[in-house]
Amino acid sequence: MVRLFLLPTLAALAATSCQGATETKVAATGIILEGTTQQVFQVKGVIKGLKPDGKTVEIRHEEIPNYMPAMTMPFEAKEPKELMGLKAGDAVSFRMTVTSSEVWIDQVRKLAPPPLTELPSRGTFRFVRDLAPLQVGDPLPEYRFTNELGQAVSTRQFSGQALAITFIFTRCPLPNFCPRMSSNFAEAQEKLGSLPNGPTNWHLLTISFDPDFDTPVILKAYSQRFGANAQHWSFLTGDQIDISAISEQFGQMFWRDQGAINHNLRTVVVDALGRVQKIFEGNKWTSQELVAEMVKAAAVKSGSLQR
Ligand SMILES: [Cu+2]
Repeated sequence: MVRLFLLPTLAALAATSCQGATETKVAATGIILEGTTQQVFQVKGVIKGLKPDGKTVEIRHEEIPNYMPAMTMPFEAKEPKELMGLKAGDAVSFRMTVTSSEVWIDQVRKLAPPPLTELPSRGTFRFVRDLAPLQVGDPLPEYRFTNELGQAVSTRQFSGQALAITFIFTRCPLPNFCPRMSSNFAEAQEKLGSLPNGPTNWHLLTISFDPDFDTPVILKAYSQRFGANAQHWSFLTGDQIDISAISEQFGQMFWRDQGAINHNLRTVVVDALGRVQKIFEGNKWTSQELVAEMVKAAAVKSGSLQR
């Protein structure tokens, strides 16, 4: 009986895939709805956790061909009731809808449990330097990277400037994750550049945590996509151990799980004296909030206190 229902469903999915593949190179399993920029994907995964907001669920999902590698990431359900009765460890299928600025899931259905051999996934341990987390007020240590022009960059060279640092990887396809960090920085660049009597001593740093792929050439192309002005906004790659270290000091986590990159989000403001002033978590902060922090950070003067 069950099989009778399942087979047509699989046939329908297969038909969807073919249709998607002929219509767009972007998403073999996605459908571009006519007249919109929405893409819709059918995805399967395993729930890793549910957030207290009742809407956010962390799912380790399978690869979405030509769109996103397998990874663990938070999804927002369109309606909280979609997540009712679900718990960590449940295998689910769901529909993911991606627009130019948002992503959400619905039609979340519990599947039969996956075979035990598939679980648990590898742990999230990584070996990095033993470093203390950085708190507000702490001096930013010196780190050396390479920018999108292939030039050596040290965090020390931004002494006297307000510095904003965020972490991305250029292949991240989800509009509200890395691309949002970059579009927020683009907005902040625009706003800081056009403030009446605004500061000129400020710089934005976007650090890739996928240095194997994100070479200077890739970062340069990415910077152009976001209209970055190299005078005020640099894109950095470097040795994995340095990238891991600075990330970890701010609670920015990323790790590879079966080839996929998983990550959270951190954006940091360092004042003109090189001290951590603000750590934004997640993606809810606005470019306006960042600009306000940067103006404050740029105004900090060495004369105003004892070093
Ligand atoms: Cu991302």
